[in-house]
Parts: sequence; C-alpha cells; structure tokens
Amino acid sequence: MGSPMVVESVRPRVLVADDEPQLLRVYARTLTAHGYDVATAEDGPQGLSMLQSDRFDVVVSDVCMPGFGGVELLRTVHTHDPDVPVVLMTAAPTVEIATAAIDYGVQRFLTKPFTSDQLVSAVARAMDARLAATERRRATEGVARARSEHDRLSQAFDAALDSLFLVLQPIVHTGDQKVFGYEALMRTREKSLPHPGAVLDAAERLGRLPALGRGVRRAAAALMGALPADAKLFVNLHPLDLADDEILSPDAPLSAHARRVVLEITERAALDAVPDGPARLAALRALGYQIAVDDLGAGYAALSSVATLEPEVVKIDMGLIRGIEAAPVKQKIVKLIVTLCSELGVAAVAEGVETPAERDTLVALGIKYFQGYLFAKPGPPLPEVAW
Ligand code: G
Ligand code: MN
Repeated sequence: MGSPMVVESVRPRVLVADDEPQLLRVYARTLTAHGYDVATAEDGPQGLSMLQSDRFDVVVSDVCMPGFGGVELLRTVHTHDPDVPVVLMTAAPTVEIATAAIDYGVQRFLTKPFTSDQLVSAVARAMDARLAATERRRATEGVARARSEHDRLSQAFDAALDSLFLVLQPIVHTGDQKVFGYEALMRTREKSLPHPGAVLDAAERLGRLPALGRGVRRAAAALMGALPADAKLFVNLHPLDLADDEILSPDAPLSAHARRVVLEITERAALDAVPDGPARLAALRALGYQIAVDDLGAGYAALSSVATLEPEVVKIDMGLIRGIEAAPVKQKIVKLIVTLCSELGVAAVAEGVETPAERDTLVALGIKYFQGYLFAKPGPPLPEVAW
C-alpha cells in the first residue's frame, strides 16, 4: 500500500510489541522498509515503559503476551497520549477481547497470520487517523486560544470604555494670545491599553469602533460646559466614525454643541472606505461641525485629503515641526502649507511645538496657531498656557 506520510519531516515512529522474537523481527523489517522508525518490545511491561519514556505515532501490539498483553497496553497508552492509534494483532479474536478493545478505542485488528501488505496497510491507516486526530486537536486548541485572547481583549476594552476620560490641550493664537480652542485627547485607566493607539487598535480588532467613538463624543459633550464660551473643542474622529449614523443624529449628545466643535480627521484608513463619505461630511457640516485635517505631513494624510475634506482647519504633523529651525526642507514644506491654507482661508495649526526655536521659525513662516508642550501639556482642569 501507499508509503507513510511524514510528520514534520521526521519518520513516523511505530512501537511493535510481540512475544515471538522472529515475528517481531519480520514486522520491524517490513515497517522499516516502508519508511517507519520502528522500536520493538517483547512483552507488555517493556512496551509500557517505552511508551512512558518515548513518543510514538502508532502502536502495534500482540494481544496475548506474558506479563500483560495488548489490551492492558491499550488501556494505559491512551492516558499518556489520547491520539495514538493502536493496532491489535491476535490469532483468535474473542468477544471479550473485541469488547475491551472497543471500550479503549482500538484502531483495528490484524488477524494472525497476516501478510506484510496487510500490516503496512493497517499501520498506514492508523497513521492517517493519527494525523487527523492531531489536526483536530490543534484546530480545537487554536480556536480556544483565539477565543480566550478575544475575551481578554474584549474585557480590557470594556474597562477602557468604562474609565474613558478626556484631557485638554490648548491651541493658541499667537497674534492675540487667545486660546483658539482645546484638543480633547482620549485617556483611560485600563493599564493593559496604556495609550490611545492601543485602545483604537483594540476597538478595530474587536469591531467596536462605533462604541469607542460614541464614548469619546459623549465625554466631549460633557466637557463643553467647562470651556470658555468662545473656545472651540477639537475632537478626534476615526474615519469610520463617519459611517456611524449616531454622529449624524440631532439627538446625539455632541450634536447640541456642534457649532463649537471641530472634528479632526486623519486619513489613517482612507475616507473612501466610508460609503457616501462626502454626503455624510456635508451632513456633519449641516449640523454645524467644522472639519480639521489632522497630522498633515505624516505619511498617510497626503495633501489630497485637503481637497477631499475641504477643511476649516489643517493641523501640521509634529514630524514636520520637530527641529524645523535647522531643517530647510521642512521649512519649505510648512511654507507651502501656510500659503495653500491662506489662499483657501483655512487655519493652519502647528502641532507638537516643544521649543522656542521651533516656535520662532514657525512664526517667521507665517503660522498663527500653535499647539504643543511649549505652550501647555494636556491636562485637567483647563491647562494654563505659557506664552
Ligand atoms: O494625532 P494627534 O495629533 O491627535 O495626536 C496628538 C498627540 O500628540 C497627543 O497624544 C498629545 O499628547 C501629543 N502631543 C501634544 N503636544 C505634544 C508635543 O509638544 N510634543 C510631543 N512629543 N507630543 C505632543
Ligand atoms: Mn488630533
């Protein structure tokens, strides 16, 4: 019959137990010639100790042997390895043997005398069963593992949602030194999701972005009363939040404050992924929201998002800001953005400004709106601004 399958590139291991040495030698030679790695035992106890110290893919055992025979071996082998198939050889199959064998899960019987083809065929089929059982076990374990990981992440995400709060970072206008608005930044007390990126990742993997977006917008609405009346609140939006009908509902908590809210959108997942993106954007504007392109210059958010979103505000990514006083190319790019924005009547905000040298260079390039640690770190209550 067919040649044996190979498990993970090693030869399948077969244990053969029989108390007749000549027969044992014939079986071993036959199976070795068919590619098996064969070990032999001359009685039950020897076979058992080999099973305890080694791992086999198939066991072939005589039923009647001194000490104890194949049926006892069968009973113990499955306590070590439930997947190992056992082929029993017997000259005279009795009802007792057959019943015991079925109780303990025998793979098949070989009635002595049998041909070497019959032996090889029985072992090959046992091997197939072995592989199938292993496959099934792995699949079951894989599913269980994935399920428990999913459960753990889901619990962490619930805890993050329950403990979600927003900190505020001012966006300042250099000309009149007024606070133009505050960006609301998501924080949670869930330690296993230590930053907003981790919470967003979890939401994406769990398919729960809408819950997160709603949580953020509800928290943002609750903050409005604490803000100075002329300050805007900048709220980060995942592009897929646009696909959530809640955001367009006039009854949603944030809708009542829409005229004071700027929604920041990063083109992280392309906006094209949202069905009727442009119509939904228009609906947001009809509610009173303004739109900002977030992280402009950070790889993904290409200038084309300015064309797609027609924003009221553009936020220049801190990658372009960092060390700009000594980076002529960054200066040219920022200058280009400033020119573009002034022609379009869009407010350009420099994000992540950390040093006076960065600020002064940006002022010279025509930037009027600033956000960054130099001015204020995010925090509750309303952070004081250093000018
Ligand atoms: O992607 P977005 O622009 O929304 O992210 C703003 C993030 O940048 C927040 O996590 C905020 O804490 C951080 N941030 C704000 N100001 C500064 C800054 O001056 N320097 C640095 N390194 N990070 C900042
Ligand atoms: Mn932002």
